[in-house]
Amino acid sequence: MAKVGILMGSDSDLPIMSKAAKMLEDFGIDYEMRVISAHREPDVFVDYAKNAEDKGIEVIIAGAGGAAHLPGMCAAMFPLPVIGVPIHTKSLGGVDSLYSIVQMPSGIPVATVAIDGAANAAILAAEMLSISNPSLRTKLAEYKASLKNQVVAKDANLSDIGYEAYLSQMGK
Ligand code: RP5
Repeated sequence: MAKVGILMGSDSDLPIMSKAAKMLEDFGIDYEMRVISAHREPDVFVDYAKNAEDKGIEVIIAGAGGAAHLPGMCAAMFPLPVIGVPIHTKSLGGVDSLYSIVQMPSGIPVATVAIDGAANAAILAAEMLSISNPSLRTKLAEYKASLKNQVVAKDANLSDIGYEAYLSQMGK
């Protein structure tokens, strides 16, 4: 049964929001993914937000761009955590999305990640679910250790071959 709902306001958000899906898959977390527009189909949106908890959804990750009301309206109706992903926009670079999502009124929080930060949204969702799931907590610890190991390996490589060869390896 899906524990995380990944929502997006348009299929144009999918290239970014699919990064959240991939990360949840890596952690073995069941999710469902929907395109639901709070503006273009408010009836569908309200139906989803009202019934998500009863379906077993514990966290919603909502991505939207521009006048990005989807995450905030989810938080208004869904009683469990909502994580907002501001999507980059051509006109204002995603700052419009970021401000729309992060500046919630007192009492109705949306945990907002960076512009296009869908992977981090999934990690944050996993961390929330891990509060009551020790094996998921172990997977998260292993993931964080792998990040450290990557940096350690890069540092060792830089020391071994020097910056010029390193840049060449990077194709720079
Ligand atoms: C928002 O408007 C969506 O989240 C999307 O980021 C943006 C543009 O939507 P489209 O015009 O591409 O459908 O609601």
